[in-house]
Amino acid sequence: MKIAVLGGDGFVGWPTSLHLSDQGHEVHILDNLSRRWIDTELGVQSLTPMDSIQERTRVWHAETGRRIHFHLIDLATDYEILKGWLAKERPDAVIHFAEQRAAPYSMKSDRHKNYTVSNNVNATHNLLNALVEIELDAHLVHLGTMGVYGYSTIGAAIPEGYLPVEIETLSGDKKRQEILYPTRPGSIYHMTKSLDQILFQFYAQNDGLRITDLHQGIVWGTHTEQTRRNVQLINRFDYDGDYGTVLNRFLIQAAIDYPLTVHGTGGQTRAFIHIQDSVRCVELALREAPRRGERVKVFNQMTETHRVRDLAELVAKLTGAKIAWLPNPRKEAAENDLVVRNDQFLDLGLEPITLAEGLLSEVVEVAKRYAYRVDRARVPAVSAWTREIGKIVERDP
Ligand code: USQ
Repeated sequence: MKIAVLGGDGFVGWPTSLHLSDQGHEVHILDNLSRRWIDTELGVQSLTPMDSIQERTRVWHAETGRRIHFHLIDLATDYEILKGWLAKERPDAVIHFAEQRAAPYSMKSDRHKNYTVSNNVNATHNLLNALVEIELDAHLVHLGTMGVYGYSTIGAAIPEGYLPVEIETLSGDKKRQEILYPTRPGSIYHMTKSLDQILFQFYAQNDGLRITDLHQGIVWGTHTEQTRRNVQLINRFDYDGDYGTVLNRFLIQAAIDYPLTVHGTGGQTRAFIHIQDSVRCVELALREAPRRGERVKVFNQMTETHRVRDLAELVAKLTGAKIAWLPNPRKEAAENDLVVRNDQFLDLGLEPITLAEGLLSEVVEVAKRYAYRVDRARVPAVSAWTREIGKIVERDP
């Protein structure tokens, strides 16, 4: 297949591009390199030294003989260029990772809120609009998030996108219907992914676009089979308080002897997936395109759930790290349970990688190797969800 990977320079986009190229697909990365610009804005860098995207693709070609093509395009602002590229290249599938993906970054200030909304919503809408306009029947696979569901305390299992409901009709009959699972986003970032769902629903129903939405949990790990092949193919690895995600942060903190930063009681339960499974799921979903006229297909892309404090205790036991119990900069339930259905990927043959000690230690080893690149001052999460909370996080870590 000819596949366009939008956002193919990012944490999941890059290893996905390598994985698909390795399987013989013709891969085109479209990216505005915004993550690199945001690193500059925040004054942080990936723990792992990343080469330019051009250099990465050159090394991939030298290593494998396969080409990954790179196109510098901003989906949110370069509508005509995007449309022209799609019209000329007519890919069979489009994978859409090209959104600002950090909840804390999206909550930093009014400017960051505006940026996240206009970037994410315009990127998605421009893409859908262009596909219709040029009559391109490509399968669109979007990286969504588990966070659209919110973290309710009801304790019912979260289905894959749709909730069966029984409604009483005007004549008093009971009718069963499936509706999009009601969203309850916990950040501006998660809110944009909730808005994406409505855009997808409309374009599938109105124009027959074939769309798959992957509701992904928190990704951990760094290497995949392909990024291991050459040090210059290494994946980016965020540790800072905005872009670092919880388990990877704990592993890096353990490696640099920094107390593990648990927010609140650590009773937050979240869904997780290893980066290797993440790229495999995208590949599996690509093969399962919905038919024209079918509703949006939703997969829960996660393999296990864990409570934040259990993860901290696991990492502490493995490495001897200390735990710091910090005031929570976010507005979220202190404790929640979470049960998630992921039958569709299991039925397609996914064999989940779980929190094996070996893989956790591998991340600690990578972090130790590059520990000299860490700025300890950038480890604490300082982006506050409300002004009130902002007052209590002004503290020493
Ligand atoms: N947390 C800590 N300590 C830390 C960092 C986070 O206790 O040092 C807590 C947070 O308060 C939160 C939980 O860990 O309760 C998860 O935080 P996170 O930063 O790992 O994950 P989140 O902000 O939800 O976002 C990440 C990705 C996002 C993706 C999402 C999947 O950045 O792109 O969509 O995970 S999910 O969480 O399932 O919605």
